[in-house]
Amino acid sequence: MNKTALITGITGQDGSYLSEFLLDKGYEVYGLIRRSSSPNLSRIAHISDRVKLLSGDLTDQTSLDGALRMAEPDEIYNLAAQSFVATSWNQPTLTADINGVGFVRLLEAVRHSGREIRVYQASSSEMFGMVEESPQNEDTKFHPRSPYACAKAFSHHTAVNYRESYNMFVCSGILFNHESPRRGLEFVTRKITDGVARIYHQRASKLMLGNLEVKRDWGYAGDYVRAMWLMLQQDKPEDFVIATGENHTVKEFAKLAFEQVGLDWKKYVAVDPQFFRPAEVTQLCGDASKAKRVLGWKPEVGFQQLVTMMVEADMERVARQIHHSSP
Ligand code: NAP
Ligand code: G4F
Repeated sequence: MNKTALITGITGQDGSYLSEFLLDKGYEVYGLIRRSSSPNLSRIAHISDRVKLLSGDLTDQTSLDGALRMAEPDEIYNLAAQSFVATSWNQPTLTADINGVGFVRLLEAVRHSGREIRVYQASSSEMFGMVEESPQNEDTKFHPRSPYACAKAFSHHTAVNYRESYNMFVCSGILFNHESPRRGLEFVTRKITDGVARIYHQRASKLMLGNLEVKRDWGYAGDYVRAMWLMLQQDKPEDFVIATGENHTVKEFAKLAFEQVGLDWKKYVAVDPQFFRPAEVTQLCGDASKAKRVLGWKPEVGFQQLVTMMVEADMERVARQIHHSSP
């Protein structure tokens, strides 16, 4: 019999790729969406007739209990979050409520449902923060550097605690940065590729960024959702680091992205202190050897391919917008 999955955060980058992946595997897919005054389904528009949407919010226990009753899922993927690190300093309690306590609400809904449900928690490499060693693996100590990372560390420990307290099947995927043409425009990779396309098409003249020297381990979101599913197919619940094992500076990303369209990044990129963070995570690089060994997972898309894919998608999108707006 086909399995049923419930995805929180289905309207986000990862939610859209995971939905496609699970539909291809024959799953019945339910997604939790929060109320919005305007439509917010663009990332899942192409599969809207194949997923079932339920109204709910991680800050509201009743809606989570109801969603579980409606969907009766075999697996839950908790991808919903206030996911932008910079915003977490301005909205620390909301971030803690959604990313931290929200996961407790979801686990309580699972616990009281009386059903055997496997749960995936979207943990983050941000938990490593001011890194103690490089590359980081499942045993590396956490040193969170933002309200976002503190909330994610809380929910990571909660996943472990519910496993140990109630013998529940809960996996925490410690994912390093993963990007795609569906990445939100506020994140640095997409901000750069969107900026490249707008500058190339003469819709902008400058791209203002923050710290250009920080390093991230950037992979492709389509590869990373496969790892989420693999974690829930194992005999026992465990935690896994998912990463490429390579890191690059923001400057390198920008240089490659501008080169892709024949432009010199130095002529267009300027630094604006407003994009610096109160506490920075200067470098992240993951060691995914456990995932490779136990899950048989490895990334398929490399750094250069990722940059090319994102620049090409934004170039096409901006060209289309110009075409549609011309008289
Ligand atoms: P995203 O594009 O920002 O998507 C976040 C999703 O969460 C959206 O669907 C959003 O709904 C939903 N959401 C926000 N607040 C909610 C609430 N109170 N109740 C219910 N839904 C809510 O994020 P993503 O990049 O796909 O990331 C998915 C998850 O992985 C997040 O938990 C993120 O923190 C974590 N993560 C991401 C990365 C990465 O590099 N992408 C790495 C490590 C961990 P709306 O559309 O209504 O806003
Ligand atoms: O793209 P970012 O905003 O992503 P960040 O903070 O690494 O967080 C992302 O990855 C985490 C996994 O490690 C996820 F958990 C989280 O949900 C999110 O998906 O920033 C990357 C780096 C930062 O060091 C930032 O200071 O780029 C630097 N940066 C430099 N200029 C900038 C900018 N970031 C943004 N957003 N905008 C800039 O102009």
